[in-house]
Amino acid sequence: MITVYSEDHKLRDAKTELAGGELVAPFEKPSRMDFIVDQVTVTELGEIRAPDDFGLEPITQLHDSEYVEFLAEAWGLWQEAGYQGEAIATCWPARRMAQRKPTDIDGLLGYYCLAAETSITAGTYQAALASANVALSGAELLNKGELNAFSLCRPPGHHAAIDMFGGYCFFNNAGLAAQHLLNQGAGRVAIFDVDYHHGNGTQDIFYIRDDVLFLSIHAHPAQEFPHFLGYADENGEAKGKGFNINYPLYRGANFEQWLEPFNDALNQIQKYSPDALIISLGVDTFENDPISYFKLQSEDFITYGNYLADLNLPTLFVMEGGYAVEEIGINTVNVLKGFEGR
Ligand code: OKP
Ligand code: ZN
Repeated sequence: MITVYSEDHKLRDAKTELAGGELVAPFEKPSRMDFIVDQVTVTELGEIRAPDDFGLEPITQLHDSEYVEFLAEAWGLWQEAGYQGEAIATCWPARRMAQRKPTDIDGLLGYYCLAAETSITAGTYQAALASANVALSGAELLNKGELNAFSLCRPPGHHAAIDMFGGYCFFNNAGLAAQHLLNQGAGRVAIFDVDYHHGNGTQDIFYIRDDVLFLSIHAHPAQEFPHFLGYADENGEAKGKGFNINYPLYRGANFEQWLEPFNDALNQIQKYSPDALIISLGVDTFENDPISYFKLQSEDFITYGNYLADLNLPTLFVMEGGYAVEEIGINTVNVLKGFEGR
């Protein structure tokens, strides 16, 4: 399996994450990639190659163009305001307030942000662009006839909505990959999100569409981030009715409990009969993940990777979360090894 990877992810190197009322060192940090690249190498998964540059067009096809402009300008505006720290949203258009776009940076941050843990920093926009290109390049490999590929994206993408960043995400990498496959002739694409957190951004982008089936197994929003989306009764709207499937599980779920919705999801994907499958691959379902509460063990990732291969579909793995850095490489590559039947 070919891995697509860009060193430009290192430009995303925030010093602060707002967590537990403190500014802490971010969980989503550059060294995550070192452990994954290392395992891709020692297991001889396959070639690692750099992405191509797809420009802004695929990004503005899914994201609001003023949102993309905001991300490009945010750090500059923050600095012009004379602030010393990293750019963090502190005020939102909450219930019964005007949903109008302000002009000052503090207002803009609240307007385009869905969660304050994620600060914007000097290289964030550039890293997010590189991550998008990694996803798009992986999709292009499938277009060119590869049966599978691994887009080693960082920053992750599945929380990034049409016009909102947060949850460590800026552009929706998996969504961009899906749209690229559709643009190049696929009729239907399924995105299966196995990250511990609900892929609210991916759901948002495809909620009224029937050409992308979105399925997500995640911690119940009543207990977990992103808190305000991911309930089982969110099934899609208009043409998209029936093409959004959420499987919320309560905190503490073990592999056996996780496999129940997983198997249902495989059946739903089979029924949909897509031309390609995209896996939003978060390994924060791991028992020792520092911010998550499912109980998958390292060998479980091999097992479910193997089950995914049973679908017999062109498959693109897109990296999302996973914060137990010492084990992130093993757990991630275990899925890919299991998929390859080794
Ligand atoms: C991104 B991805 C923990 C708060 C968690 C943000 C989580 C973002 C997860 N105390 N806040 O889905 O792995
Ligand atoms: Zn996650």
